[in-house]
Amino acid sequence: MATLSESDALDVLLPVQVGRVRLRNLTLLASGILDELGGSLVRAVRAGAGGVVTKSIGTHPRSGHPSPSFFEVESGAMNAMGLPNPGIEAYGEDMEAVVPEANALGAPVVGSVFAGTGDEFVALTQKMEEYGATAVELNLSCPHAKGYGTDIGADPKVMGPIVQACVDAVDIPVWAKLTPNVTDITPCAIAAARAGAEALTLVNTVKAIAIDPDLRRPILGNTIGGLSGAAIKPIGVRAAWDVWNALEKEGIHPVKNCPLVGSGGVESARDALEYILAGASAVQVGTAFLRQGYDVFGRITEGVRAWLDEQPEDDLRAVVGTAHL
Ligand code: RRO
Repeated sequence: MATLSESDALDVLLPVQVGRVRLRNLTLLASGILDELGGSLVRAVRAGAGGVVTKSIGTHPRSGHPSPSFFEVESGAMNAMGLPNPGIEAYGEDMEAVVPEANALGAPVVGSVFAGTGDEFVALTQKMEEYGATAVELNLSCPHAKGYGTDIGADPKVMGPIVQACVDAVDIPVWAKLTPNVTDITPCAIAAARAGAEALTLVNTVKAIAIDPDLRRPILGNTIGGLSGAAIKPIGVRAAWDVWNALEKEGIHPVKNCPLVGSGGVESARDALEYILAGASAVQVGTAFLRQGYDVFGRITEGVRAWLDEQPEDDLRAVVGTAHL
């Protein structure tokens, strides 16, 4: 397919609703892909992203894990970045650089935050609201940072009250990004939805190790990292499938009450459609961006729209979760 110009990409509209958040189209840039620079987030919006999620931001600046902290594998990528970020105070400037322009182009900015305690999560969430984020995504799922992410997010009894406290503290929607590194993701999904999460992002990276046979040592500086990309797409789709069923059983409608946002290995329109048909209302694109560049958002949106043109439904929302029928 020909490369889309920036103005063409902006024309590819397929608006979707994720709770109170309206996206220009079904694609969001996933957290952590374009470091912390506001300018590159704006570029993703100009290139056709329906919305963008910021790097995960914490209370204090962090330099992250020792390198190597990222490398590509045959079927995706491995990372152990270790939550590098400038800290929430300094991040205000980046938000100032991105929010007005992204919003003027019809794209929301979702502020991602991570913390080790509920109080910290609340303070970070409030700051993101102050900075003009349309929604906040709680990172309850980084697979390799002690005291953060999965250490908190794998236990529904711990993460549920954190989500609740953040929901109570702000007016903007609170999303929860969940970990696939559990036997069953559904208790966490139910806990977050009951606590008032307005959307669930499924899933963060899968815990993994790679070893260099010549060095006879793990490759990542942190030894353990997170696997992303094509290799984990079936894991993410299964998570969306299971969570759809679990929420329905609880009487929580997985489109109207607590929509799902698919994440993990979305590289093409067909990948996005797998998530949509399993129950996701929108998708996040991460590793594919690193390979395909800024065109990936327009390419996926155009492909999904072309597919939809061939279906009896004329609205993407009507298609969500229909593989379950
Ligand atoms: O920074 C990271 O190492 C990182 C994060 Br915050 C995350 O949520 N998931 C991931 O694979 N890496």
